[in-house]
Amino acid sequence: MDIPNIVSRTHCLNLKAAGDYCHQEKHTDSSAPPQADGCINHATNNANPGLPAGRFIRAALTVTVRHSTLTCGRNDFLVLRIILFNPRSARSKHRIPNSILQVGASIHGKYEYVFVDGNLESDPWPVIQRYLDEGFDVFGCTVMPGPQLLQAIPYTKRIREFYPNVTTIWGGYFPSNQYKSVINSGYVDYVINGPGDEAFPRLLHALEHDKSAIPFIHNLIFKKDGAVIKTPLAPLVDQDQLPPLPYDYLNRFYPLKRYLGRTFLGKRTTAYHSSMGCPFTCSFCAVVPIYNARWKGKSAELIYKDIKYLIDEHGVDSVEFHDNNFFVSEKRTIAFSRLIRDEKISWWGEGRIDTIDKYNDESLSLMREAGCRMIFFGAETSDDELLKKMDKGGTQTTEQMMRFADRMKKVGIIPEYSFVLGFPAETPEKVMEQIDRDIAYIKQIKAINPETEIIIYVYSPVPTEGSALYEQVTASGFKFPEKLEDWLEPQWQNFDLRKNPLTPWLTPAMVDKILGFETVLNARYPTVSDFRMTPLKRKVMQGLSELRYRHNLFKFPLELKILQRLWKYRQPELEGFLME
Ligand code: B12
Ligand code: SF4
Repeated sequence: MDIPNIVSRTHCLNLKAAGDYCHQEKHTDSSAPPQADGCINHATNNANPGLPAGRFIRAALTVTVRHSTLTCGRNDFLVLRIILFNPRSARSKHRIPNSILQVGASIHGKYEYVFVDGNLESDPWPVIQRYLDEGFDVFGCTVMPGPQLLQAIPYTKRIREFYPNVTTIWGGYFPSNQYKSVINSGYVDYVINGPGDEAFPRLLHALEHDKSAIPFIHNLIFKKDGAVIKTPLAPLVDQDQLPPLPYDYLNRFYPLKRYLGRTFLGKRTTAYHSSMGCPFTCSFCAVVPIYNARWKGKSAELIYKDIKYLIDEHGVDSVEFHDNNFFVSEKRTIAFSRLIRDEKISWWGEGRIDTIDKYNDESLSLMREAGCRMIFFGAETSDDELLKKMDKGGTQTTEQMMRFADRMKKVGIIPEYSFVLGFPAETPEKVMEQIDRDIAYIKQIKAINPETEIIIYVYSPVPTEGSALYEQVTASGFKFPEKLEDWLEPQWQNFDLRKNPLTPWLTPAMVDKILGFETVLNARYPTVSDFRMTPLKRKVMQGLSELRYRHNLFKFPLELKILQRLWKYRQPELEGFLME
């Protein structure tokens, strides 16, 4: 693995004395002898004579350079050093942080950077603080809605307070969609809106060399003279031309094996992301405003190459594909299935019912043979009119969803259907009627294919601006928080998890019914992904919930809740599939 090549810093090599190297700020201890974890001023680089010791030291990741604004004899320049932070997203058994991994790829070999994974640090703040004290000057943070905000917000705020010269950059779905509250917070300088593969290195380059170029960088949101500036979105890049993912480099910070655990798919499951965007425009989906119906995928060959590396070097035997829509191209799916078939791995991905229903039977059989165990689908609702309103692409129908569950049963791939209950309607009675219809429909699906996994969300209004649904939602009084810190309030955290949202038209009785049904359903049909559920535990849960399920008795299912808590039943939609 190459050590990142920090070109600009080699410039100062011509200077002879340490004191010449940095005379803008006083070195912490200029009399100290060269140290293995030392300062570029005082150590020599044994690995690469002729290069500053920092390069060697950085490889050991114990850089203790005090300042990064260097003034050398000829000209002043900044050498940016970057912290890439993945805030904690789950309590245990964590996925490889693909967002910061891919962002790291975009600057690998160009800038010095470090990974900090909040999932694998019991307390990431001291780690970040150490880097900041060592002179790192850019804090890049990836943010999803929900639990990640619990670290992202206070840490970034603290950085602004105690390290005011550090540039703070957020990327990911949360800041791209909620950019107003993020940028107006005063402590996030830039938001990368959508893919960061080109925008991020360009921004760093501009910060370093020419700030006036910043407004010309695509996919960027920032504040200038009090106004929020949103630059245009760049076309999606050819995913095969992206730089390779720096797995080995990440491995130095956090051994990859810590990300590979037992799931229902296999003993060493990894997560992989093979495409950006989605070609559809569902009106509730957070992907749409960012990607505008665009999708680009890596080729089957490249996916295979990466997975093969993980199999050979890290013993991976199963993969969760975290793409928004892995199955857009039948040709790509089939080519990948052919390549991976002999590796005998199991895999899971997210797709659309109407897309995969167009695949022919041979394709589906080949996918199964190649290890495709389960596919996640947005089934959404039992109402065809609502499906149309959601702009699901126009071809998904409730009749098709039933038929498709049966088709999947025959081919042996488990369909995972996600439903959103509690859509807005003209009257509260109509909202409740729709909830009842959805419950009845889900039970019908279960009768056709009992293996179908059901995921239930309570409606959280994240519709695309300008859509009919958006108008309806805002007209009914819904408003996102204006202050970034408000997202830390328990009600907004729950909103993000789509479990008890602040949806104005949903009465407590409606939310209770949805959540009660979910508890009973999870007990009657415990998810296959929670492999800790032994056959005995499953039997007990099923027995206890049978009556409630059959007679729609969803009120106060306390006995089931207690059991689920006792046995730590893991809902895959909240923290991902169980991993040990
Ligand atoms: C893996 C994942 C999870 C994992 C978290 C894994 C982890 N990181 O530790 C788990 C399962 C825990 C999870 C949970 C949730 N998730 Co989630 N998750 C994803 C998923 C499937 C993949 C994320 C990923 O790795 N992407 C791969 C990278 C390469 O893509 P990327 O993140 O977009 O990164 C690019 C750019 O965004 C940008 N970028 C991103 N970060 C940064 C940072 C910097 C500094 C820069 C410069 C650029 C940059 O550059 C990157 C490269 O181009 C996404 C969907 C998706 N396909 O992205 C949903 C997604 C992000 N999750 C989502 C949601 C809503 C949640 C939940 C809040 C709710 C839920 N029930 O699903 C929960 C709870 C959150 C929690 N517990 O923290 C939504 C967000 C929607 C929104 N409204 O904003 C998404 C988009 C799924 C969806 N379509 O609804 N999630
Ligand atoms: S198909 Fe899925 S990812 Fe694509 S727009 Fe619809 S909900 Fe979003």
